[in-house]
Amino acid sequence: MVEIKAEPFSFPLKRDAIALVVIDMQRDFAEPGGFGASLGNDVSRITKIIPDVKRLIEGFRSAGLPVIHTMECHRPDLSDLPPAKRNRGNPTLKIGDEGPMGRVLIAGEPGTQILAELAPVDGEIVIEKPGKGAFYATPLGDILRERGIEQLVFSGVTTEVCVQTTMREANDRGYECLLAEEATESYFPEFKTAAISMIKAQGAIVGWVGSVDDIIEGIA
Ligand code: C5J
Repeated sequence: MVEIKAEPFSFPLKRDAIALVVIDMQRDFAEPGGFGASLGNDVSRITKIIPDVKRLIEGFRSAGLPVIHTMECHRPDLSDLPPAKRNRGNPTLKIGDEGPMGRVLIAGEPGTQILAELAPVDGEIVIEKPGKGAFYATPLGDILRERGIEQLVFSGVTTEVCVQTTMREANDRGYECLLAEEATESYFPEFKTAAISMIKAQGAIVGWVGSVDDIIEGIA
């Protein structure tokens, strides 16, 4: 059996039952004028990981393994947006407001799109999710079950919000989770560090953490 070098110990790869999940690499989180910026964040931290996320995606594609993309977004009528979420954080632009890249975090709007460099190719699954976790109110669980997936590699943004929430959801559902360290980022470096520590603590209580190179080598 192939083992991928990881922390807190090697990840036991099941090559025919693993998929990559790329969380929310959307313009709204990565570009000036989007939702992330409207909350006062430095979005340049997010664009810096694009090359590492791209390498990881290409590694999965070359290995013939599934790539799943998620997008945090809501219906145009906001029926899946609780007021508590819309009003949270006092952003200069609320979800659903008209901004420089269209309506903020609304399905189909320009700002909601996945960054061009990381765009899904034909056949890849794209999950539109109204929550922070990708299992909540989406078909992700059914899709993984139908395909016999048992292990998930995670990348994307932000480490401590949508990535960590989805890893915790996946862990509770029985998936073995491996976070690709350089392919995830936070607006707050200390939150990325803390999230990684929490995930791998206590004998991988939420999951493993590995490097993009080691993951690509393991699946190749
Ligand atoms: C946030 C996300 N941070 N994708 N979304 O609101 O992590």
